[in-house]
Amino acid sequence: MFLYNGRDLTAMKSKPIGALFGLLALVAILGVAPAFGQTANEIDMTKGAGAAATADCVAAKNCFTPNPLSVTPGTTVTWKNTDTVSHYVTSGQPSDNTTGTVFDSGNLIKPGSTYQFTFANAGTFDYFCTVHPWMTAQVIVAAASSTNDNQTLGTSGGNMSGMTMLTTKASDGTTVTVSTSGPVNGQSLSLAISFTDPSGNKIHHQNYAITVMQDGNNVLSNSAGHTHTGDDTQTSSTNLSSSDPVDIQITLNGIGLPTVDPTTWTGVKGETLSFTHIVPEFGPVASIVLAIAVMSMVVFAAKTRVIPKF
Ligand SMILES: [Cu+2]
Repeated sequence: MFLYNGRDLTAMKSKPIGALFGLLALVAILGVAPAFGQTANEIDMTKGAGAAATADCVAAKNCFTPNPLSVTPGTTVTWKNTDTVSHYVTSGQPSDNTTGTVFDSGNLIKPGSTYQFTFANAGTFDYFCTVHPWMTAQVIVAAASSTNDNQTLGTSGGNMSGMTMLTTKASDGTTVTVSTSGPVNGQSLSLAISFTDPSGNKIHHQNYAITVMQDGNNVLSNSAGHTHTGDDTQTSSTNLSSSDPVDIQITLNGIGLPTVDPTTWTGVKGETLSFTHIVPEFGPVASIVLAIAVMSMVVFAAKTRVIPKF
């Protein structure tokens, strides 16, 4: 745009361009809003999920989204009906005879209404909608680490756009850090993992297991992870079929050489740390959308200042 004496010449010459930017701003805001509209530990019911077993969300495994939702024990999960028809939430699978034994909404959840349940214990909990039994999903409740700095989210480096780094501490003070630029649809997921002791030194010969889930699918599984140096890389065996967030679980299995009897390994054994919903911190698309929104507002502001002078 061209500014002269505070006047936006571009806007003056061509009002339709200003209107177009205004429209873009609106589209951009509406496009970004849903990403921030969902609160933590909320599961939304996808629009159209009740239509039929052939609804798109069934194949995508996101009639309830996010799926799976990973939380720590003691977390209250809110199911929100963001669909236009009523749904129901009950624990278990449609085929088993233990449905509703862990949790059950008790009533139909009308559009716009919510149902809440607090998960006290760790475990993997299937649930579904009794009215539309093809709507199935899971809540994964994983043991929390004993420190309060579980899942510290931050970006690494100044200009490493889209890099996400998550840190979790085990009960003995072992710090596990996972860094990734993914997940990106069509690309393999690569995770840089490091293990550090409370003094800040890399832990040599750390044995661990890792599981990565995306949209209910296992995209990476390694039960015999071992790093000689304290740094390691794990890569998904196939390319991802979506850019949806991933849930990562790393189990510490002790410190020692893989060639010796595992019972002689030291350190924490069998403690699982969760890294939930790793998404690119601020992905390229979101950045562009926001840039357009900001740009449009600048044009709008310039335009509004010009008009009264006429
Ligand atoms: Cu339903």
